[in-house]
Amino acid sequence: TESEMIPQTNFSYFSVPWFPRKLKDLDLICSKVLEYGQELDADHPGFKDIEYRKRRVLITENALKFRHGDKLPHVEYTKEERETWGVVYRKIMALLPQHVCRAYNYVLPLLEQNCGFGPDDVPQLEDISNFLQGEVLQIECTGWRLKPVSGLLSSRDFLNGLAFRVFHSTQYIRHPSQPLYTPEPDCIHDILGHCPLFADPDFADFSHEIGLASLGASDEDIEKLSTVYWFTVEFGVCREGTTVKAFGAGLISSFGELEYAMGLDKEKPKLLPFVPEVAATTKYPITTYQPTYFVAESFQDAKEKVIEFAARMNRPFSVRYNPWTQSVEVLDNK
Ligand code: HBI
Ligand code: FE
Repeated sequence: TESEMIPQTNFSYFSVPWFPRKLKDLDLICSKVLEYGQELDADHPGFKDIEYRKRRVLITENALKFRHGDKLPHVEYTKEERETWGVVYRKIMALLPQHVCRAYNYVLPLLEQNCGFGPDDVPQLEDISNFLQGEVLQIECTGWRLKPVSGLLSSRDFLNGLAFRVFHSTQYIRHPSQPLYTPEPDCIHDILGHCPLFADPDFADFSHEIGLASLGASDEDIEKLSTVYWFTVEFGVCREGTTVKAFGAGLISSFGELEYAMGLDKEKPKLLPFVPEVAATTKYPITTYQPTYFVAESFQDAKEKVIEFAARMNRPFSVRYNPWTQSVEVLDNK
């Protein structure tokens, strides 16, 4: 990894991986896509579909050209794409009241009223981002924003974005032959799975803390933070009274696993209390249902636990986010 030296007050030097210091610096990572952006693997449902691949190139080229401050690219979705979206949208809506957390259920109608959520068309990233920025209801939301991305980023780059309250979202959609399946993040997963909770202040702050912890972290700590991210933002469940509900995007956008996670299948998962140190070192499968889920007491509680976890990380400095300048300050005393 690229490194830079950070001078320490005691005149010793630590080699620290490069990290963004301000919003604009995120423009330096958006072109470093690992896979899938335009090339599809042979087992991708759209691999042999020339039209689908051309469409992906068009959409991902817009994402590659995007720079901080630009208007987010508008995509006019085709009838076929809108149908794929609709199939998933209706399925998710049916499961929300029973299985998904209160915060998500509270936000969704606001997104329907204010930024084009609904079964008929894919919402535009620009509208969602403006809503999160608080520009739609004239009330402050959470200040999160979306940035279009052309494919998978490295864990480090992806998590670093969260430190600036930026979520990198895809804009292309899965192949119409399998509306309920995608081997990679697509706009259905990103928009329906992830975006709604960024409007919740506590979830917003929780995600922000994972991002701040990732800035300049060692490769080992990035691995741990990605695993914490996996067991919360992707597959997290939370306690609500005497019940447990889903908040992870991977659960919300995967119906089979959602019902299994809620204990409705014969095979039951193991539920453990969310402790970052434990979650961070738990091995997980990526192609089958999770054997274990971690239960957060609340987003606020999870946030405090992540802050404590970050303070114990092996990093020779700490960081502070300055909301007025939207930049991070590096503090050399931990
Ligand atoms: N890149 N575009 C994108 N979307 C993700 O959800 C994503 C990513 N890179 C890494 C990643 N997720 C996770 O594996 C975590 O490691 C952060
Ligand atoms: Fe995701």
